Amino acid sequence: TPVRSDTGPDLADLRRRAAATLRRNWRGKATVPTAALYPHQWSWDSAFIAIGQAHLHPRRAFAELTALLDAQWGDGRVPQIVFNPAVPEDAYFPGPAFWRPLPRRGGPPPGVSTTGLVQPPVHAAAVLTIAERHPGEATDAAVRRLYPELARFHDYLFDRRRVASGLVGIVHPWESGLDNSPAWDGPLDAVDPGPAHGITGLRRDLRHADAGHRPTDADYARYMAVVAAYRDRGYADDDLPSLPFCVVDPLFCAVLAWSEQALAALARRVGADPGRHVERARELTHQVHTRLFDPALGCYVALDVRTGRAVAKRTVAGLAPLLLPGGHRPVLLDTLAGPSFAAPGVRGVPSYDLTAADADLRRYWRGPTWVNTTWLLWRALLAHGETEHAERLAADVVCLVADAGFREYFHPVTGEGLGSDHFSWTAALLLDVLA
Ligand code: 9YW
Repeated sequence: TPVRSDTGPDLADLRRRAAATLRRNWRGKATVPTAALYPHQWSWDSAFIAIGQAHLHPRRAFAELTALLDAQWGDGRVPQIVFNPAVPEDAYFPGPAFWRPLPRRGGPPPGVSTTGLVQPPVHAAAVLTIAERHPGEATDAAVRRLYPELARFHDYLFDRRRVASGLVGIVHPWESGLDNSPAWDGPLDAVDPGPAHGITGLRRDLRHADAGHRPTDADYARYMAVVAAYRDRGYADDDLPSLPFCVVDPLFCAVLAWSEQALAALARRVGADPGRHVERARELTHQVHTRLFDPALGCYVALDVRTGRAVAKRTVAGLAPLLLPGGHRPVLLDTLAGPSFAAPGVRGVPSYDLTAADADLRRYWRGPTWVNTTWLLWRALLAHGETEHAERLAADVVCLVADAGFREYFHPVTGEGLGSDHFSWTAALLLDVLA
């Protein structure tokens, strides 16, 4: 049974514990998401971590992002995972060996080992967030260093990942950050998982987390098949729809357009021309609003680029366009406040429609509340002056953590803590909502 606080949580104590979590997961140059389950550096985790770290050690916040961008590929992509060479190959599956060979031309810097995928590009928005709240010379210097690298990352996404009518595509569920989202069931069904690889024996995650709270073996078999196809063509981005998995994700695109606006602001700060950023942000925002909205579901949806069909699933990713100007804001606000995401007693924003027959409130991205997606919607609500609603989400995050600890995700109704403990972005973003 979940424990609920009767008296308000001790905020000073929560802050101290959040700081201790980030200290515990710091590895000298960057922070691991959580020690046992994810012993390397993850891309979008680092952006969220930097936002929280900035309240403690602004220098460490920029070091975190610098460490990530130091692994940027020659073609501009910023990798999903930067492998720590000091961690044994078999500590995480799929480890560095599975991703090789990485391309020499256009690939990672010599001696750097990464995956060949990306994650949602929240980084420029993170840098602008930090710069606005912690101004000063050290910040200016960091922004000058990071801006060109972030701009190259976005150039890669806009130039190489452009698919159907100006939208930006992803080629693996891991690139969405919401690995086993119900939105990927349909597109993954079409993927031939190939011969059984003895996946259960290889998976390290099952040693550290309850199998009922994680993706299934069937998911993993297909994840591996999708990676293998991309790897075997040298991670080349020509003819993306010929890959076994190619979708447009509303969260990825919304975050990219939001971060592209941030990049325009960063360009102005460093005296660069913001023109192409303003233009790209406007164009992608327009495409998202006109191509991805599903009025029947009251939210945005993914597109399967291979079939040209929309994926009719109401997931938290479909609320992310609330980060953008214009669009179908009143409908999204209703959906966010309605029974799919906000029944009485529900805390934070569940990752999937609570009323859906296939919702699974303990399994990873198929129902639980996560702090990072809740934080993104908190930011969106604040930006639109929906202060009361934003404050409710912030209070939910505080409550969840006060009751269950710095967990990876939470049961949205009971508040039970799920996945791993001492989870970095939970700590970092808690510090941010409390700031
Ligand atoms: C995995 C590190 C990552 C997150 C992703 C999340 C999970 C990795 O963990 O993926 O092995 O399943 O889905 O969003 O960045 O925290």
